[in-house]
Amino acid sequence: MVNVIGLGYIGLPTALMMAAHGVEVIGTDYNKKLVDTLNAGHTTFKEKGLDELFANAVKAGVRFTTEYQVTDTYIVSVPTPYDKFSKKIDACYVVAAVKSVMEVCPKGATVVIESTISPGTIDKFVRPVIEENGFKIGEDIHLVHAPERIIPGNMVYELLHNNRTIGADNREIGEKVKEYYASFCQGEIVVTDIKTAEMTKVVENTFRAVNIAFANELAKICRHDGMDVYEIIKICNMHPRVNILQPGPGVGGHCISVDPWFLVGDYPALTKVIGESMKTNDGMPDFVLNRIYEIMKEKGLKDITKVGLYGLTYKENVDDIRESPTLQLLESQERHLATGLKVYDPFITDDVVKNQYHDLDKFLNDVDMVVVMVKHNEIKENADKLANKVILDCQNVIDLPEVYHI
Ligand code: SAJ
Repeated sequence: MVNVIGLGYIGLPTALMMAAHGVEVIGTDYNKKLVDTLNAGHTTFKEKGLDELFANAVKAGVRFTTEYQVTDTYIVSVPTPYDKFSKKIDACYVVAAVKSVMEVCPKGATVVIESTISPGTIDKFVRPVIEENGFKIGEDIHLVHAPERIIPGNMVYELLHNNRTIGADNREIGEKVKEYYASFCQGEIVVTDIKTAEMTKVVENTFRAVNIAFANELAKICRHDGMDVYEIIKICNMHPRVNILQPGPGVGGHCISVDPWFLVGDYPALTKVIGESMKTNDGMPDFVLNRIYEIMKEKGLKDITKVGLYGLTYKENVDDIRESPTLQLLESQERHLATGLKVYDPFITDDVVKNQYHDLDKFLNDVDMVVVMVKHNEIKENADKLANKVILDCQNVIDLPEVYHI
């Protein structure tokens, strides 16, 4: 039996996937409300195919509880935030989960850390805690790191099809854990050592962060000198060895905007390109705010309360607002002692920011200028409704005669 610890964006789909493919799974989360919601038959976030997967897993017998279970395999999937000042990983949730596992686990249990961790985290934080508690690693407890690779918005498909990495101290244990993941994963599963697995995960997200920063820097150069960045990227990408990503209003989510900082925090003297890339991406919401003021001036618009931000989530067609560029932009606005921007997102039904709307038509009715922060399908399908507005399209998705870009 597998006890999945932490039923968030990664732990829940992983638990459901295993259960739906014949593994006996119990999911544990300390958040009682979340566990109650799952036990009442509801998923806790929106994701394509998740409800169907949930129904299959429930049929197959998955259970949810706040208690840690006595079993031979644990998959720890709890958040790993970073310290905003040192930029280093904060492994406190991982360590707390491992401590709780030790209170119940039988001798010889395997603890799989699925949470994203920087290279050396298991050596620095997890091994000492286990040893301090009198457990012998490799005998009483086996350690494994199995980072996930799924993208919000296409999680269910990617869980089934992406290749995976498993890092273990001991090949045999690595192969045993591989069997659990192979119950559902049709991709290739590579077994390696723990530190390599830790590093690959962070490097994958850093690769993307640096490439996005490059696109953002190109956007700034093009803005400065009146060139069309989208046309330029489109043409460059016709070269067989060039693949530039897209500029945007910033980078959000809990991976690409966070993980590369772990490397900068741990190796400050060795991460010049990565550090500058992260600063470039983090500077984009401010860049957009300046663009808003520039365009308002050009169009003779004086009232910031007549400007609306379309989109609050960190990217399109998901309901996740963590580290979102829109939130960063609103914070930046407040730091400049200004407020008043209106906001709307079809995926966010709760009130999470000031001046938030829950209806597209009402939102559009109250603004003269629309800033497209997120390319949800809704706005692409309703682009004609923007026809008489001043438009700043940060995602290059609105095909109307007069549109401003970043
Ligand atoms: N973005 C751009 N320009 C682009 C692509 C993305 O500005 O060309 C922005 C998005 O709008 C968003 C942010 O970057 O704000 C991140 O979005 P994303 O879709 O690139 O990635 P995430 O954070 O949703 O998921 C990433 C994925 N990692 C990689 O593609 C290398 C996913 O596979 C990982 O599992 C996930 O991080 C994670 O959990 O680590």
